[in-house]
Amino acid sequence: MRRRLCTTGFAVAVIAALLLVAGLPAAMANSQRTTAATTEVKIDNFSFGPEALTVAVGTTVTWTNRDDIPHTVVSTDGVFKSKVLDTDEKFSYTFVKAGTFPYFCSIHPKMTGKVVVQ
Ligand SMILES: [Cu+2]
Repeated sequence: MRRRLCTTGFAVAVIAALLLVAGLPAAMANSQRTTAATTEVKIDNFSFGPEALTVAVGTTVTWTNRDDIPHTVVSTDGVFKSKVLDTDEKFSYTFVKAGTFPYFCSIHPKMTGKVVVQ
């Protein structure tokens, strides 16, 4: 019984150490960039909020439709394209290249936003 506890404790320590090592590069990468805390864009009342979002390369941005009408998230340059999002549905895209990525809602083209990736 005592031995089993010991083994469990060791396993927990190893897992904790692995998690720490795995988390270090990400933490270091974050400290080197001015990463926006916001990676969520809410779609509500026929607008994207925030309308302009600046993120670091590698960031995943998630759009959530909080409106009671369907919307889409479509890149102006064809980089990404969501399906029609009903209320509370989400769309995510990971930005792997730096640049400015304007987008709009294909159902209501006056709805526009952009993601600036640095
Ligand atoms: Cu729309």
